[in-house]
Amino acid sequence: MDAQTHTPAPPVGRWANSLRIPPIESPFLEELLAHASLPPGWDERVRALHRDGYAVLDLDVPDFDEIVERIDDDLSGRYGKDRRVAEAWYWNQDVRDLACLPQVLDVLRLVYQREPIPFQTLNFEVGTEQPAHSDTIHFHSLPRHWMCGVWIAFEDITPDSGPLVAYPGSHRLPDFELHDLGLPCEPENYTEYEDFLAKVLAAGGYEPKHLVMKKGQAVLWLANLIHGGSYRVDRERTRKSLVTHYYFPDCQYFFPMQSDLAAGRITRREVIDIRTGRFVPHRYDGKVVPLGDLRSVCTYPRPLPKWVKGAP
Ligand SMILES: O=C(O)CCC(=O)C(=O)O
Repeated sequence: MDAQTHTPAPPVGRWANSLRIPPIESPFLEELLAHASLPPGWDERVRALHRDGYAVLDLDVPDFDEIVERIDDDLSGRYGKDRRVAEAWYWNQDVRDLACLPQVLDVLRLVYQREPIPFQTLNFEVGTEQPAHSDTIHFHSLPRHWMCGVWIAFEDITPDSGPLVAYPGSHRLPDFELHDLGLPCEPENYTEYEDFLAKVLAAGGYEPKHLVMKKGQAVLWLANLIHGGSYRVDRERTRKSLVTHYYFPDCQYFFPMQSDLAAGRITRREVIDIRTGRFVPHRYDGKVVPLGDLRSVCTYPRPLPKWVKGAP
């Protein structure tokens, strides 16, 4: 670089906090940690989450057995052919409470430094055997990566029940979209995306980590961590669990599988904060961005619960 025109970079500390990259993914994590006063032991846990892209949490919910029993009773007749129930928070207060657990929200606040927005839940009855994927193909944000998942084990997970599988470090791969594969951005091309990701993982030598968790433990994963459900060796065994996906404020939220940003096509997502029951506005640089015509928006299933406010 020409010494005459070189402008020295500002000291990182002056702008690291204003980056639009989640602090947990910041290239300046060490500097952020040096200025943060985290509870004892948390520096190491934050570093591990930054490095691996996921972390197991002990939730210590005192009445967890009773909560799970009540959820079981409610959902037992509702699991469909795919053995899952989407958005049980619409009617089930226990699911809603678990999506909004203060101990989870505290961790998310700490590592994202923004208020978490629980916006989607899925209850699983058995292992999903879902091929490896990144949630950035389903739920993405602008700026990028203001999204994460928290998956809670409702029973002791056994190795033969198809445990969740994570690929440590894979969150640092690029955010692959259908366009990167030379495919039209349409959901029918999703299986090609799955095939592609399997090849990416093999080529990069990423090792699967099977998360054989205890009842009441949770795993938090960052937006682009590649994960899925492993093979169910014992076809009779359940693997009951709940995953909640979280966004953070001051973003635009969209459905990448049906968006092609370079072509000016964005399929926005409706976002409801499960905690408040309010719709969350999309924002760019602090300004509200209208959702536009709802026919081209990825919406929640209707009818919405009566207590949800501000439907567009
Ligand atoms: O529970 C599983 O097996 C997979 C869950 C998952 O991939 C997700 O919620 O994004």
